[in-house]
Amino acid sequence: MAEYTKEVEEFVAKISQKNAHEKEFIQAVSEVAETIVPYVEQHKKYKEANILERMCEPERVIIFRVPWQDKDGNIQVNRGFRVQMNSAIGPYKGGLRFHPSVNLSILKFLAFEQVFKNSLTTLPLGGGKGGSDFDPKGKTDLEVMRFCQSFMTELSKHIGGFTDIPAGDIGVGAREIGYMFGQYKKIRNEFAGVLTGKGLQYGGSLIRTEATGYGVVYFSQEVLASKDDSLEGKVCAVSGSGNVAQYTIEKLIELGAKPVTVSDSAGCIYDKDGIDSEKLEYIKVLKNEQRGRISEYADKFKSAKFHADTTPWNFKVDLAYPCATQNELDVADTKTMIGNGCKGVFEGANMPTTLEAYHIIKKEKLMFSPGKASNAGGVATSGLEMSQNAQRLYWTREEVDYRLKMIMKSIHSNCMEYGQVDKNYTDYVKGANIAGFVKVADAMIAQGVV
Ligand code: NDP
Ligand code: 2IT
Repeated sequence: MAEYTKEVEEFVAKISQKNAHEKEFIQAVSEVAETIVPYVEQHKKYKEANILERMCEPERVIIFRVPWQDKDGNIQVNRGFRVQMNSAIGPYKGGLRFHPSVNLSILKFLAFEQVFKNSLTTLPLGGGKGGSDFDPKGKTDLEVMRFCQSFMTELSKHIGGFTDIPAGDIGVGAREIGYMFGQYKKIRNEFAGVLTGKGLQYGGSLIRTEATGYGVVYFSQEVLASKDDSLEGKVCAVSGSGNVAQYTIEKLIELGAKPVTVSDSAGCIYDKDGIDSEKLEYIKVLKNEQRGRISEYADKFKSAKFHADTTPWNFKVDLAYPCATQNELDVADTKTMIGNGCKGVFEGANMPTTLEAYHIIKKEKLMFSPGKASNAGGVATSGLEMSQNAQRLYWTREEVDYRLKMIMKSIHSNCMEYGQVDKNYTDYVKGANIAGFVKVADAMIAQGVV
């Protein structure tokens, strides 16, 4: 456990007491409190306005019943959520997650992180998150459609282009966004940019699909460049095999790195020859169209082995890109990875590193970028999708990619402004937290006690 000051300890204790049993939310708040409470102590206007505690309380939480009929005619029921966390700098914005593990704690942690992340994007986006404990895995397209329609029937009462604009996250991709958009349009009789990640035929933006993964790699490129290094020839571990993992791998290949792992919740693929463009194409078809399991990769490519119940953090790599889910990189993994010579961790997922593992990484002074900085390219490009919808125009692939790159560069320099310790070391967690906090806090003060 890191050594906390009395003020940090008191703050975390208060939030923990008020949100007992919400362990992921408490974890996210603790990580922020470590750097923000001392900053607030030095800046009295934030302390007097009690900003940080106000930021820990969602502006609104909506919880609702989602009934639907499965393919055998049975009536099922799931729980739907939308956490509208903070609208100080723009309408609530953040993804929807469909996964059996979804609960209020997980969505509050994600919404809390989203507030800081969206502030870092330089765009006018508040923070929110939502989803359901529905599991799309193994369901037919028809079942997924029925669920999405029922979910949106209720959610549509609470969102809107100037209120709250959801997008995808785990278990919510192009298919689910399409079904939800269709239902929103039918209920409201309005063709609106109320969701992002839409299909290219109906208001989506080029590069949004790729944006989170590309952004993570652009961010790591900036970190390496600040140390006169590059991705060329770097051996990389990537976890997950969904949207973020796929496009992290794509950009790593393009920039001359060698990704050697990919995973899902059943285990991990290690490909000693590296994952090239052809193999990545196979992964995309397997996961996005056939909805198969990653173990099948090893049946297809002989250079690879599937390791059941194993994470990608057990192999010798230079850099790690956790792109699956929260708390997937723990203390034991971190020690193994550092022992194997890993020099940097760039988070593609939200809070994939446990707090204890992060403390080890910090002590060892590895390069480390928190998800709220390095995975912000996804929501930033959602913001660009909203701009295009408002203009009723489409930008080219080159234009969106250029803007994404510029946003990742600006997040990086913002983090350095508040987090640079010396010529050789930047604390990106501190940098991201303070840079994200200041903008939201100043807007909250300007708007009074609301
Ligand atoms: P996808 O649903 O496309 O893929 C998720 C991947 O993570 C799958 O390979 C899945 O494996 C794996 N996974 C999910 N839950 C677990 C678990 N409990 N244990 C092990 N593996 C798991 O989601 P995304 O790629 O969109 O999201 C991945 C991460 O990135 C999440 O943390 C998300 O919040 C974050 N993120 C996503 C953004 C986006 O634009 N999509 C933007 C910013 C962050 P399996 O199939 O076995 O479940
Ligand atoms: O965690 C995230 O930033 C996302 N899932 C994307 C949110 C968005 O609104 O594009």
